[in-house]
Amino acid sequence: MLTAKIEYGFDQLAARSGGVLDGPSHVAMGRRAAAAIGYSLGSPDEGRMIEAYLNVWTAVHLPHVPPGARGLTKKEFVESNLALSDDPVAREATLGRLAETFFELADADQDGMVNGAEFWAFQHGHFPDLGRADLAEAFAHLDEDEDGFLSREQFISGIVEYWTSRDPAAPGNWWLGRPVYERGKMASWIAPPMKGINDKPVDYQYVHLA
Ligand SMILES: [Ca+2]
Ligand SMILES: [Ca+2]
Repeated sequence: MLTAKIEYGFDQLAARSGGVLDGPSHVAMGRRAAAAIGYSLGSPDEGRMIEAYLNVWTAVHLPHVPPGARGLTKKEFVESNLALSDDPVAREATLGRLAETFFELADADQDGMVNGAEFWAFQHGHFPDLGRADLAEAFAHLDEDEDGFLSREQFISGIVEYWTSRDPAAPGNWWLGRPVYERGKMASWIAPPMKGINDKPVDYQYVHLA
């Protein structure tokens, strides 16, 4: 389950960079996120955004890139995330700190909360292939107290849980929308009814084929 989440997340992250996470893909993420927030091309705000993403690349990922390689492959990315999952101290020091940085970036109006539009803009920067419906579903699950905002804690634990939690009930499993391991299952709103029509049991044969 955790590996499935990480692999799916990586596929979305690296969808526009040939399956490798590298420096240029981080510049592109910063640019997309800035555009989605509404920062204009070449503005100082856009520049700060891109710089923040480049910092993520140099501080978080670059140390794990094998010598001579241009970036991280899916296999390397999965391995480093799984290692974090089993090491709470390292998880706090790296992913926890990264999530703090991301919160600052996502909270564009700096009111200390991330609203739906801010969430969409931030996520779109990372995962351009995810649709608005996916991200709206993600937001609804992450906002457990349903006040319409992600608090700093909700936002940060969402990131950390998505990439490292093995708990099937963790809200953060929904960071990218319906968890990939749940897709293909029947959606809850079309789950089989407890009772059939006219209180007949569900397996009651309404139609007999000759
Ligand atoms: Ca905000
Ligand atoms: Ca909330």
